[in-house]
Amino acid sequence: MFCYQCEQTAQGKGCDKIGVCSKNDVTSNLQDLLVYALRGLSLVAEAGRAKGVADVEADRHVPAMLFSTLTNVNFDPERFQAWIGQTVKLRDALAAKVKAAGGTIPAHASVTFAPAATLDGLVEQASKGLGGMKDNPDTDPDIVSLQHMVLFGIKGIAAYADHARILGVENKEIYDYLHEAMAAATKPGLGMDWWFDCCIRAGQANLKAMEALDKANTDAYGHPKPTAVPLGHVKGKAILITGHDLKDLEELLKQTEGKGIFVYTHGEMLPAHGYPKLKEKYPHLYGHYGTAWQNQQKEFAVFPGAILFTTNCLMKPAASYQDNVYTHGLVGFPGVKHVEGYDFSAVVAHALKLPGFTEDAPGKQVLTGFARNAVLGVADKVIDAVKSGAIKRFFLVAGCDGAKPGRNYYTEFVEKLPKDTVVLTLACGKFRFFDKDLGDIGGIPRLLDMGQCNDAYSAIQVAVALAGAFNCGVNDLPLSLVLSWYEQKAVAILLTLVALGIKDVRLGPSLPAFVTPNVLKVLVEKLNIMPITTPDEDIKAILG
Ligand code: FSO
Ligand code: SF4
Repeated sequence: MFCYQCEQTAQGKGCDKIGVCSKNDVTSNLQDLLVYALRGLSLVAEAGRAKGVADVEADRHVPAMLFSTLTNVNFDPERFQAWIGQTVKLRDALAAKVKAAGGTIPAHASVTFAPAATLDGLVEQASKGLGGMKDNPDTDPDIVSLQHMVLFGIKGIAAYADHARILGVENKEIYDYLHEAMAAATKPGLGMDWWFDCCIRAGQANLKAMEALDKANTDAYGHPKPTAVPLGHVKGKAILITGHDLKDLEELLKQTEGKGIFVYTHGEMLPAHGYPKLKEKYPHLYGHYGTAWQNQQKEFAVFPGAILFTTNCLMKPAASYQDNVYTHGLVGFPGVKHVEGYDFSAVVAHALKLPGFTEDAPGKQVLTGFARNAVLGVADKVIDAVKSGAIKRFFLVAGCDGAKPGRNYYTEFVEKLPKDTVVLTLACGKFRFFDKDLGDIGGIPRLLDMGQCNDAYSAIQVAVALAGAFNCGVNDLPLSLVLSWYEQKAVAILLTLVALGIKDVRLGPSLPAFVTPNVLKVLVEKLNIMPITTPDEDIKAILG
């Protein structure tokens, strides 16, 4: 195996024996082989596009499958075996339609690749050089670096596009880009400029994917409103839901209504409390439990109810609580129960058998729900506060959390900011400081949780609106971006910022292993992207 797609990759270079995330050699090779099969499908889809032949199933399949290979989504070899077979079937059915329309199927081995019948056979095929970049026609390290930036970026785009599709919002332009970018890695000699441009187009496609998901979430559940969320619990049976998929939460809430079960959010599900058609409609959506994904083994072990995983950020469940865990959708782990479709009755029955919480302990509260509509609703107040000097600067301190000790930077950074600054945050990195009481400036809270990682779309909309109000560019606003990355959705968001020409982004806790010095040099020259240093030094540098 070789994998260096996430920030915790071994020695900052690559996992080549077992993943730091616990992904083993078999799963890693099968994921590579799935990506290889998808490249074949995308090559055929591209040929179809040239002849006006489209296949909605193939379009949807590519992002869903790419999502399954994201960090911490699926560790189950048998699921990958099935998906490789499904990919090849879809490819062949589409190829027949393309040929019937007079199209030409490109001559690449991924287009005729026949998967072995057994799991061992597939692993053998993968380890012999199919998939990953093992069969890459380009060997120049800088081109390989850009190709990986594209591949990991499109995995992030794929996640957002798949979430939006689940709620009925799709954008054909995203599917077309994914096919083109997936197929491109089979074509030698495209060159540095082409791949740089492909990175920019990945950023643009990700903006469209986040826009689609924003529309999907707000059409289905209303615009988030500022909402107080208890971090404690109430007496009663309990289910914990983690991940990003709001539709899964809605279905779970429907199926637990009137059953004496309280539903708690975990991790990136926290912002769900801000959506009126979830929180207001289902009062048994009670509070938020625990912190970021990397603490789950400690926190889940003492949760007295059933636990449902909807998307990524799954860690190998410890034996003490594995029986309480259910996975759904693309998530999977060998030996962990998987829910098919939207029938959560097994999860509900399991929660009713477990003790639940035996007493009320509502605890502290945090605020969420400051997405674009809520913030822009008080734009006049915000603009006045900036003009009067009451707010000196905004900081977007956002991104993923992770296990590295260096991530304390983000806690300290927020704590040390002067009182006349406002912190916007989103994604799971906020768990480093989400329960801090930073006070307010003239009624505007100093800590505004805009939502999940995909709600970077909200942050971009707010920045664009403020730039309009101040008649300046986004780079001229009193706004600094201090980001943390962990997995591939963060790569997609970074590419969006690059595509939008956002400058002076600070990135940590370490730079991606797949970025070569030459590629970094270009990013630094064009956009002054820089690594974080220490909170004191960075605050001093920003505030002068
Ligand atoms: Fe965090 Fe995990 Fe949302 Fe990522 S929960 S690390 S960027 O998957 O997706 O923010
Ligand atoms: Fe290693 Fe990250 Fe890949 Fe897991 S996802 S194998 S931790 S680089």
